[in-house]
Amino acid sequence: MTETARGARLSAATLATGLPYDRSAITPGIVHLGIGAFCRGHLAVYVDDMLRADPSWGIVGASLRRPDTRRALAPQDFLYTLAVRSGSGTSTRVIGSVLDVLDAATQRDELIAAMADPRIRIVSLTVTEKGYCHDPATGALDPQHPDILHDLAHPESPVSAPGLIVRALELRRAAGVAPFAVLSCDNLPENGQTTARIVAGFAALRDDALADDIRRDAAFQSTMVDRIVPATTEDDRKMVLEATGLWDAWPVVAEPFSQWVIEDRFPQGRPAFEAAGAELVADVRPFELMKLRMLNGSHSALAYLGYLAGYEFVSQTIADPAFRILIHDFMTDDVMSTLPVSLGDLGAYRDSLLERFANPALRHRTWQIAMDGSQKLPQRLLGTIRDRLAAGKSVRRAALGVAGWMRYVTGHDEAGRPIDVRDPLAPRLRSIADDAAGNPERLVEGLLRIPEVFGADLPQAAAFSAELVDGVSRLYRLGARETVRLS
Ligand code: CS2
Repeated sequence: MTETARGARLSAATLATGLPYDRSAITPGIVHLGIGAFCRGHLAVYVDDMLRADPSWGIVGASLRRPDTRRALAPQDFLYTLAVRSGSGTSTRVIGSVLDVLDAATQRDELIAAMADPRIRIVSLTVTEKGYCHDPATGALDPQHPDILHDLAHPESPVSAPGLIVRALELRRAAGVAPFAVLSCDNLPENGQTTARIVAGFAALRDDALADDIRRDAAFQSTMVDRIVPATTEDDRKMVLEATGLWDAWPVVAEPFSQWVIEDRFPQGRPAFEAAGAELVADVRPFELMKLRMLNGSHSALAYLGYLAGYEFVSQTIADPAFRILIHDFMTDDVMSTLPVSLGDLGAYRDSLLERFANPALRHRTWQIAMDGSQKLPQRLLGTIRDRLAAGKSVRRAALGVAGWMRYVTGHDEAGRPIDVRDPLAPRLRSIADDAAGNPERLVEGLLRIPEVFGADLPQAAAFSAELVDGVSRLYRLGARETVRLS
């Protein structure tokens, strides 16, 4: 689109309706690592809702991998549009809580200085599963991860999230500034404790005393975050232009639903997140388990099987009655039996998820969710499988989701077209698939022997591998649609 066709661009000068607070009075209180669509559709909205009450919690965002967010948002004073979409329509609003976005690659010193600034009391993260540089099966730091090796060699110019956090905590300690709270907003189990273990593990490789101080003084909260926020597309930009009359280079499109459950341990204070609708609790684990196994587990199963069946979007996949029945039964029979009873009415939660997946206005690509499966499967599907195996129960449906992943990572769809498999382990997955040459037993056996995904126990679980071989064989023989229909 040309500049003239776009019309005026969103910025502080063109923003017609204004924000509910005086933006010039907002000061930074949070540094957010990984300022992608999810954070801008979730955490930044909660913060935006409470800035009027307390202007000391503005957000300085950072992109760890790509400069495009800064490039898109800087010319519009870091303002962006949130478009909330459902079958009944679209509503838009401008979010002003992000004061700046730093590109870590070119502004590393500025980013570290921002994290060390005493006004910053929270460093939050949405760096995706792979951004933690850990072993997904054990949740421990991977000391051989290339970014970790880099940061150990160059501790003053780190590239990884753990490296940045440790460097900033080290500078604060030297300056006598209390540590910030670390708030992981990624879909990892016990994300606060996992982050604490990884950060302290990295610090210990550098300096034992620093690691001890971090373990003693820094707070790492666990959170359960939930909102479906697909990657922004060119069509979304056009839709926002039509709806608002202003060109926005990087709007965010989200579903109406939003949930945030946070462990309430903030030694240096926190924004009144509850005023914006977040739930503050003493123990977030049951909520995390529920969300990871019910929502994300279903999402991953839908992504692999749906992609193989030729569906581009989640809403199309769940509109196929056979897929809806499979996912309904997977949640009801497989997952719900593994969750704490204290969670209450899980049937209602399941039904709300099925409705959210069906949102026809969200174009959430199966390919997007299929990304990084090696990092996602342990907490999404394998925990359910372990619990079911321990209880002597069937793992057939959950194993079909994993079989879908195994078939997907072969890199060819059912028509023989290449699949763009994005995963930190992609080359390894590909070579296992090539060696298996379409033989289900060999494919299952090869992939099960990836300890970072399946640990040491699951390759030994005969009932699980038998279901996998059966699932992969059916996927090859019948295709995904027929396999799901007959399941
Ligand atoms: C999705 C999640 O991309 C994915 O893997 O499963 O991003 C999902 O949309 C969110 O966790 C919903 O809260």
